Amino acid sequence: MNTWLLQKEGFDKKDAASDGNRFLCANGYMGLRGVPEEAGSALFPAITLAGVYDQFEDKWREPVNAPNCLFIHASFNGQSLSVEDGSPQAHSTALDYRHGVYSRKTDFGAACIVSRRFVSMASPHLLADEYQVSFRLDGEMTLETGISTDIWDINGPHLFDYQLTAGEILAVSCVTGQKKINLAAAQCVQADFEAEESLRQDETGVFRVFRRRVRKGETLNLRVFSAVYTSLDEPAPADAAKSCCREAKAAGFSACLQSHTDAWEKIWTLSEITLEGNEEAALFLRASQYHLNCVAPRHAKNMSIPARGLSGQTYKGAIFWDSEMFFFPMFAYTQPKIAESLLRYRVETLDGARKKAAEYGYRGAFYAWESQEGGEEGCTNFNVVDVFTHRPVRTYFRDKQIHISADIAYALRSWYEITGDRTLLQAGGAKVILECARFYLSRANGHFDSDRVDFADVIGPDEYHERVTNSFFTNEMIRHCLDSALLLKDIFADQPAWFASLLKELNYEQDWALLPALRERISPPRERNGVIEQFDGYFGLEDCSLDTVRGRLRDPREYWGGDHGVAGTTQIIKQADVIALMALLPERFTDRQAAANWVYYEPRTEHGSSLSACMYALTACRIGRLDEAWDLFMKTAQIDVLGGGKQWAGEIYIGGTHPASNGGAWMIAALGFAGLKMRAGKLSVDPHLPRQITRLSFPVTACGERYRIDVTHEGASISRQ
Ligand code: IFM
Repeated sequence: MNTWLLQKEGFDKKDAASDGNRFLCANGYMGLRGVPEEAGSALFPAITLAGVYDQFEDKWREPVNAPNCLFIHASFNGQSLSVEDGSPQAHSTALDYRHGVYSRKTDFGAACIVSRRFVSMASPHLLADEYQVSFRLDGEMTLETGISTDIWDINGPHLFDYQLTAGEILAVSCVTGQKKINLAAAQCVQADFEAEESLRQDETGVFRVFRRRVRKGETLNLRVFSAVYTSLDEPAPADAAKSCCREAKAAGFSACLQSHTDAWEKIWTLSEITLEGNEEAALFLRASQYHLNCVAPRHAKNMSIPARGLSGQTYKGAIFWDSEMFFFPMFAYTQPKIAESLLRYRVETLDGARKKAAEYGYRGAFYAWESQEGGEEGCTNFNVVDVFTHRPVRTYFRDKQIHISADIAYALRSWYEITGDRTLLQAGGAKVILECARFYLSRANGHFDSDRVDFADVIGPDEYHERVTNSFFTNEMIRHCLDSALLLKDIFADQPAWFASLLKELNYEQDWALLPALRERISPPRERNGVIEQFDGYFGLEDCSLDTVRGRLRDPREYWGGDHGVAGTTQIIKQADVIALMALLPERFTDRQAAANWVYYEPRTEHGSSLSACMYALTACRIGRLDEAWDLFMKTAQIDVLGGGKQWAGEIYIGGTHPASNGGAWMIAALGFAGLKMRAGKLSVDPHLPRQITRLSFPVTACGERYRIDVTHEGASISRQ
């Protein structure tokens, strides 16, 4: 088995959405969905751009898809050589995870297409395709390549005022509707054959058309170089896109591919986990690492990663807590610059979070639940559409999921623990932690004089139970946030003047004095037989099985939460909640507590979010439930190989890749199976290797030093590289 290769035989239109995700190529700047070159919008082609958002009319704001500048379509003797309408005799697709190369082979009988392509990891704006078509009969061939404006959008259109330029380099310039961001795509080709050549431009785009009589046995090769720029990158995006194409053509396809694969090799040197003992698991883990690595914003210093990566516009291309909880750990331990970029995004969107807090009448920083550029909140008040009435349902994620600010503070503190670096804290990170703590002080107002503070009307990670009081997860994360704020004084004990001036700048003296008081007063967790109640009143809800609740659904796409959802009145939860907290702050609980809670909550968890299994797996490792940990690992790691995961929340499409599971797979392997930990400047391992794995070996960077971790059933070692 080649554990670096995803392969699929055959073509089925109903798999197009899912295959577009599984075969994604991306480089952090853009994502190219894994559909064949000739795909029209019905097959969901997209080049999704990171950090470029637009709103059309009153629809949801979402990221912008660029014009399809890698469009190629051939026909032979009047037959369209297209998977969609050309009735291929055979079709196969592959994705090489090691080097991020997508390839396809489609046999139409009289002609056969073989191609490979990549989104350059070495040059963020470049995409390239090598397209070969061979013929088994004599006949007339037409080959069209160009920039198609037939774009798949969920809530579009987003691009207007198209200007098409035809010439040696084809170009499309356009502008987004809302913020008037200029966007340009360009394309040029290198053909190794002579043909009658013409240009075509109309409302579907601009194309170069090759016509030629071909002979039986002949093969034609075309190499296509494309580029995308926006005015956020360069003042003249069309010129930049054209010169990028020109330079790539001059260098040649092989040289561009070589730089791209070299860049991937470097990424694997820093991050690859070698898993021995089970080839399927090795493939799943590689797929997970590929998908998370390919959406990392290597081209930027202050960007984060959307919850569905760059696989399309799902979840509005927004940044969720997924970034801090699930993407951050792999990057912090393998490629700290990327982890830093995720956090800098939060530092630089602090004003957005302050604005949101003020909107709700609070002080401090209330980060957006679905954050877009500038920290703008993408989450609407009606975030689900009811499948029965087709009406938007009032949801409270935006207003009540207040743990988001504490999650960000948690990651900033982890950054300091893993890297030992204080400069990020000095460059705004400390300010973020303090402003998050201030938000909770102000959210607790009114209850502050009593000796117990209840955080009421919140939503924890389990989104099926809305507007609850004393969510254990939320309360403990708030406590940790207040603690982290207080810890800053110790971290900067050698720079008291700097720290005092920071408090002064934030006008924080009074709030500072209140932090310990709030920390002490937050309502303590309530327990029954060692099991912590997820929120006040949870134990009083109907205690029935997952199957019972599932059996009450009248439509498979029905939303389980909200006012009328099937889960709301029961103890069935969407995703890890109490257990998520235990996985994030393991030292705070005994093994016995962890075991009692795992055993109680796991059967009551739907795992309806791709964020769930990972947290249960981490705790399962700790309490020695290694067979369950293994199953949860496989569930987490396979998601973007097999194309699983929920596709619908009510009437909203939520498909795409799952970077949280991708990061979760790394977390289970490194933090769970190997038991990797960095505390007080000391790196340690505490292996819990399932019997299915014989060896795990991986690189780690901590406090600026590179290490290799090796774990087998015979023992473990940490060696400095
Ligand atoms: O952040 C998650 C949330 O916890 C569950 N719904 C999906 C979001 C994006 O992954």
